[in-house]
Amino acid sequence: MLRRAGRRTNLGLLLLLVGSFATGWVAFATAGVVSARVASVAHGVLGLGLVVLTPWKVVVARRAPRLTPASLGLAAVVVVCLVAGVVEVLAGPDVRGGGLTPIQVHVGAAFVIVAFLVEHVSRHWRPRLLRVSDLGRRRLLRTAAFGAGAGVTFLAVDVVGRLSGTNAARASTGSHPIAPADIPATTWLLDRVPVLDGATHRVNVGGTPLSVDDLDRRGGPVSARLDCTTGWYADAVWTGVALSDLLPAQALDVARSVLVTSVTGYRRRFPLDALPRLFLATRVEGTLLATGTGAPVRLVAPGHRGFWWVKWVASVELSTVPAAAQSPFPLQ
Ligand code: HEM
Ligand code: HEM
Ligand SMILES: Nc1nc2c(c(=O)[nH]1)N[C@H]1C(S)=C(S)[C@@H](COP(=O)(O)O)O[C@H]1N2
Ligand SMILES: [Mo]
Repeated sequence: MLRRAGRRTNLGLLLLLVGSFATGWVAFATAGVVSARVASVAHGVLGLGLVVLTPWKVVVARRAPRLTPASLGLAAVVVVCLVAGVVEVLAGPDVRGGGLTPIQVHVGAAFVIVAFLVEHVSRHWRPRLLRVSDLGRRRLLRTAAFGAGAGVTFLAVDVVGRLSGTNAARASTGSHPIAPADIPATTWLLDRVPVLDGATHRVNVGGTPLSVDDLDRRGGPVSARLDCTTGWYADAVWTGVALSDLLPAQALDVARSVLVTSVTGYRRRFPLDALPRLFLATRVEGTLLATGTGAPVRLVAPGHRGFWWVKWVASVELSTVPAAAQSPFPLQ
């Protein structure tokens, strides 16, 4: 069977790599119970499909006139990416390598894969990589057998996780649980941690400066899950006020989105129908926020992944720009 190794092996690798890269970002973006599960299963099956194709690819590589350092480098980063992905699933963000979480290594490796792959595919490009005959019944059956192999590999990793007990309480996004008291100070990419004075800080809400005391007094309990893409989540009770209770109703008529901006410049834009479920929070589990986790005021956005929970809020502004007109992920 390995003698068949060749064009379809390479085509399969290409589709799996493109598919894993794309579904990884979907897994990062979603918070819904079903959508997150679908994304992480699809991502895991596509990614582990690479492992199933390895024996055939080894045949392709051994048949080549010579092995090049760039292609061996590609193989090495693919291994790093896969190992980091599986470590994330089995062990979670507490395992560090060189100060980095498994997901940081994983996504970093994925970017390097893209660069190496562009080089590899352009060097080895053959015409007619995909052929109509690939859609014939026997070929599709063989593809289905590969799919089953990838599915079994995915389940094997899942079962190992469950048996070793590390996976029991994972969220549908795949994140591992932590206690509210252990929520780490997390930045998306390169944001700084500002030290603000809660006594003098004002949050500009629709043009009105609000004191932290005022917000704290008006705050009520909000149960929400903070789920960070680095692979942890915490269920906690925050103290916050809904944005819909702070913004003047008549101003909503002309607006199309609400822009929440941090003193650092980090910002996220939300559609107006999210307003009743967005909160300016001053406390977690009854305790005032710590500097690293957004003091004195942060956004609590139940149902949104952690990167939407803008910390150190400076302003909340209504805007006529639609919420879709922003980068899907922060750039800071
Ligand atoms: C996991 C990703 C991949 C790895 C690690 C990998 C690695 C390799 C290696 C080590 C070789 C031996 C030749 C050399 O060193 O350049 C090779 C050959 C080859 N690769 Fe890949 N490859 C990957 C994906 C792909 C993809 C996606 C394509 C095309 C769409 C492709 C097309 C080819 C072709 C056509 C050859 C044969 C070259 C010959 O026999 O002269 N590879 N690959
Ligand atoms: C070509 C690139 C990629 C490959 C081959 C790959 C492969 C994998 C594999 C094999 C796993 C373990 C799956 C499991 O056992 O359930 C994994 C997990 C994961 N990957 Fe990727 N991945 C890639 C790119 C990305 C990117 C770009 C992102 C995000 C932007 C990402 C996010 C994740 C996350 C969040 C997990 C953990 C999922 C969970 O806990 O269920 N991956 N990846
Ligand atoms: N201003 C600002 N807000 C931010 C971030 C950031 O880097 N800058 N990181 C976000 C990310 S990625 C997450 S997961 C949460 C983390 O909150 P924590 O620091 O309380 O864990 O804050 C979000 N809010
Ligand atoms: Mo995050």
